[in-house]
Amino acid sequence: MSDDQGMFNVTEAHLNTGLRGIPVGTCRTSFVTPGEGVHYCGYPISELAHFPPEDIVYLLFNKELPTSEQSETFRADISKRGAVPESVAAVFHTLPRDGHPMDWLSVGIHTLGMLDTTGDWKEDALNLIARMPRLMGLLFRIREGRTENIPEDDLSQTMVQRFVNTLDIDGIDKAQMERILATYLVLHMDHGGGNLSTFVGKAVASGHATVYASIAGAMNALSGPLHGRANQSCLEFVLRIGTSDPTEVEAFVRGELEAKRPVFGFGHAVLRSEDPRATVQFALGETMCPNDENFKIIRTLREVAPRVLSENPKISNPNANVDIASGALLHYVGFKDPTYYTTFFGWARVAGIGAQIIDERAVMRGGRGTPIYRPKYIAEQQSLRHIE
Ligand code: CMX
Repeated sequence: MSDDQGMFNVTEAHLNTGLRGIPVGTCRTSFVTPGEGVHYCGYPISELAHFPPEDIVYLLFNKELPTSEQSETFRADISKRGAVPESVAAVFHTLPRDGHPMDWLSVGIHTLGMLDTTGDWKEDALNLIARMPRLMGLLFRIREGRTENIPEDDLSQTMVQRFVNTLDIDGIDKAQMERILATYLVLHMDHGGGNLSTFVGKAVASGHATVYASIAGAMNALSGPLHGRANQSCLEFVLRIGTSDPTEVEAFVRGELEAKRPVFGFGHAVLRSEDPRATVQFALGETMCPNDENFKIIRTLREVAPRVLSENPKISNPNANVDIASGALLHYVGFKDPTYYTTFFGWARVAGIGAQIIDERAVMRGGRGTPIYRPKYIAEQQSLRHIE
């Protein structure tokens, strides 16, 4: 296509619609199709779901999966970068315990940035990714008041192990928790260029704010109930249903629709079939916790909700989305408080947003990078007037 060939005809009807569907740039890390959902650097997510998270970070940054040697070298590099300065914990101690965990996460990322920004886009993005497991662990522990005897951060462990080790929760099956978290991270790392948090992160970075400031901004965007916080709402919804009996679940779903409330965990802006990220998590749940009460509820919902939702022709996709199963699995392995779920989403997304920021800052336009964002707004109800 030539540089000046039309791609999209903008009309007045497109104004004030949140840039919906309007092409604004290119993305080198991922794309989403109606049938197979998100693809990372060309690979459908279903084929990547069980890779170690470190390998997928490598993919997003290098656009190729690592060889086993590259994988080992990359893990060693992440380990070297992982140490979190002590004063981050001191800042967490000053935050309100009832503040939302996403606000804590944003403050934590900002604090890391104030302590050790290098100013190199890639260095800072990789440093932040390497420090997220400990940051997340400290966030959970200090916000919950479990501040005594926090284990040292063993940097030789994988990212997920370091988080689980910092949490150090009694009576859980660590291997199961690690498996669910590793899959969760891989499934949530990236989702194209235009989702709100990614767009916000890249927009902030376009003004040459630091990677830390940009990603803290992205986390603030992710914290909204229409964006990342849907995964918290989704498990709260499942807990409210409280039964896996198909007749009762169907009555519940119909009641929600009559009350004009969303049926959480179903529907999608782009996908037109079940989100493969939901399919992967359902399969994991069938092997790990088929008799768990919440899992039984979502299994019933997966059958009942699409049938009921498809009675409304307006609903373009009545099928399960990524959020339906993640909460039930996180709950099963020991994360009982859904308020924290969006922080897992944020942790994962740091990789995709970080990689996209580097592409926009250092690769796009032949290495010149994308200029500072400046979409056009048209004046409305502002006729010229003067002070009398
Ligand atoms: N429950 C109730 N109503 C729904 C619905 C659902 N699960 N899915 C779609 N609809 C409604 C929409 O609200 C919209 O109604 P209006 O015309 O009155 O505005 C209509 O059906 C058409 O919607 P659509 O074109 O099919 O889908 P949208 O792009 O507008 O919305 C989404 C997509 C995800 C916001 C919507 O399906 C929804 O609210 N789902 C429930 C919440 C949820 O699970 N969110 C997590 C999304 C996960 C992800 O994005 O990956």
